[in-house]
Amino acid sequence: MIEKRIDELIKIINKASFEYYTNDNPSITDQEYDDYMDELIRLETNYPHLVRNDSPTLKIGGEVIDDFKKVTHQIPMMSLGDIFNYDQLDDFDLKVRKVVSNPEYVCELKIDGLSVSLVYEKGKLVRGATRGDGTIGEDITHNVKTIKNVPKSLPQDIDIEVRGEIYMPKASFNSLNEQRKKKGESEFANPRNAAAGSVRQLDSRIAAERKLATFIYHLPNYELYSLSTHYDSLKFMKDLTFCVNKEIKKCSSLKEVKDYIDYWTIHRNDLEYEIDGIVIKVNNYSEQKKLGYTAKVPKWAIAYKFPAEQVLTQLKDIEFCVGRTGKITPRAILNPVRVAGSTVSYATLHNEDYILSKDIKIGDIVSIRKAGDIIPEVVEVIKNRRTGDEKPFKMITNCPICGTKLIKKENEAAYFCPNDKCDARKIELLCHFASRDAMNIEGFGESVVDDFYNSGYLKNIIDFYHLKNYKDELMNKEGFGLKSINKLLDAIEESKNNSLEKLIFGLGIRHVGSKTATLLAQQFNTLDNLKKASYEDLCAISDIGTKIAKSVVEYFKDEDITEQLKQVGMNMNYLRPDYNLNELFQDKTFVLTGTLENMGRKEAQELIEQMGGKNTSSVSKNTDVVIVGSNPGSKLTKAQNLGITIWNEEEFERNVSNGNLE
Ligand code: 0OW
Repeated sequence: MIEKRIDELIKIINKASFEYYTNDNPSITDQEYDDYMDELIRLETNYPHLVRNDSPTLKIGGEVIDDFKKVTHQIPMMSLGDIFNYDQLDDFDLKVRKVVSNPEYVCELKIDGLSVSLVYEKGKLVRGATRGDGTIGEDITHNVKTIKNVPKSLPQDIDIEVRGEIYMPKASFNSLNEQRKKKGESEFANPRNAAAGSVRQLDSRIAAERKLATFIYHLPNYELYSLSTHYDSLKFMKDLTFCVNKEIKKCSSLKEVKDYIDYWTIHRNDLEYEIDGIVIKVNNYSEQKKLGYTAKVPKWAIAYKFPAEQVLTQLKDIEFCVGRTGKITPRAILNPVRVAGSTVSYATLHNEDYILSKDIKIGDIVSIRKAGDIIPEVVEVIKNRRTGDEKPFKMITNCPICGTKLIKKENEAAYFCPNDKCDARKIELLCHFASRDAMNIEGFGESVVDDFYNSGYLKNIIDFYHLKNYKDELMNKEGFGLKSINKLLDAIEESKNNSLEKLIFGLGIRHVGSKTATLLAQQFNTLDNLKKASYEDLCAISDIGTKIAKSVVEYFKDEDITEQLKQVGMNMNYLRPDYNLNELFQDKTFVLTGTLENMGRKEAQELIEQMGGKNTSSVSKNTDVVIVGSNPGSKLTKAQNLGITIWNEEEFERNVSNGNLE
């Protein structure tokens, strides 16, 4: 009978967990464990009244999901601008002081983990999500529940979202890598990768064992709790039993900030967790609002990154990579060496000029620098270590993949493979199309794309959407099975729902990066409109220069892939996330003219600033919006002549209230 079977399963699973985690020699295979767990979850789902409160499905999170749901952050999860020295810190402070007279800063250790959003309803944890691309992240609630210092419920029944960093303490990282080494598994390069790998586990029993932790450092919706400074929010969240880092400090001068940075530059190795810098934030919220945001980062915060560590190793050889645009990048093959928390075997040599200017020879002892997760770089040759056996560098003249003679564009340092049929270029383009900031098709890294390309299933972008017709063949490919192929095909289907900017970026139009792609999507709203846009239409958009305009027009002249993509059901529209409403104001310039009925000029100007806009007194081609009250002056005429957006008072108030929806 059911109850007896549930007891039996719990006994089997508990015994297996004990053996798996404590004695590290499981008596059953992972697959058997999964099958028992699946059966128990099925029984508990069908007979919820029979769920025991000590069931393994609850204790260790127990939830085994088969894929990650996407979640949209109502308020985007911003990244941080980086600075690397005190001159840049002075610049940051100057820019802040242009808007705010005497800012108080809050200094925080920059935890080297991955960002997480935690949502609570009536004081209960209901969702944990990764940052993703800032707007769309992944639901990792099942794993977040297993993190010991994430409260499952709060001392107050409130609705709240908090944000912070999930990290793996150094001790947990070292013991995890030891375990993996013993089992012959690959080791994680650093605690950040280990933390990211852990929260992306589909089976939370694995995440539970990774001893992850969090520090909470941001309250997105502070207005709801009538808090006026960031430091008050940190205290508020601490009182809600969130784990707030105890080293956070208020600094009333830049000197105090520098002293804080100096101290932790020296003492960071004493910490039980890795940090890669210091975060400096303006403390007062109304001052933060005045400073506003750029498209990706706040202007009221900055990340000071510790200087990159440099190490020496030998340059064994130089190989050449062919990018999706055909660009040839020389890459140094190194004697593997640990630097900045990971093992480095390759480093970029940028281009031929760089190699010649540094007089780099094969066999040289070189110094390597790795700043954050930027690609490692060869900094210089240690000339006094030369033995005379070093071989001079010689630039290749033909593409290493297709053999075509390389070309060099005038006043460009790089060489290019001009053959747009070159396998390497086509593989790179397919990898780019599937990459996270483009179409974000999970599972299509370089090796899978390479494999599918060379076996003929994936020759160009449209082939992604025909792969499902070869499901049976793919399932039987070496290294694949039903589950993994289904995952890939589901990810491809899911990518059809992306907003237009991801498709534009994924197409790999020369000079069109993700920011430009977003701008084009916002301006044209549909791909058809973009295709129809003339060179002049494109140049008329601020931040779109002639180079990009020419490249876009040329791209659509001879490509037909978008028609085929439309036929397979690809979304071709810009899906304006609702936080964009706030973009009606952010970084926009406003002029007021005439008398407003419902508020004074000063109040209106303050409102504009609170929404992230700027006020100016005269109308020019840089004016974005003219707000018109009764008895407007010549400014209205000038705005009409310049084709500038005009709002009357009612439109202004409506846009302000919409902007507050965030
Ligand atoms: N890693 C950190 C950290 C921090 C956010 C909130 C608004 C903009 C940035 O310790 N202490 N404070 C913030 O503040 N962000 C941090 O990490 C950021 C998040 C995304 C990229 C960085 O990891």
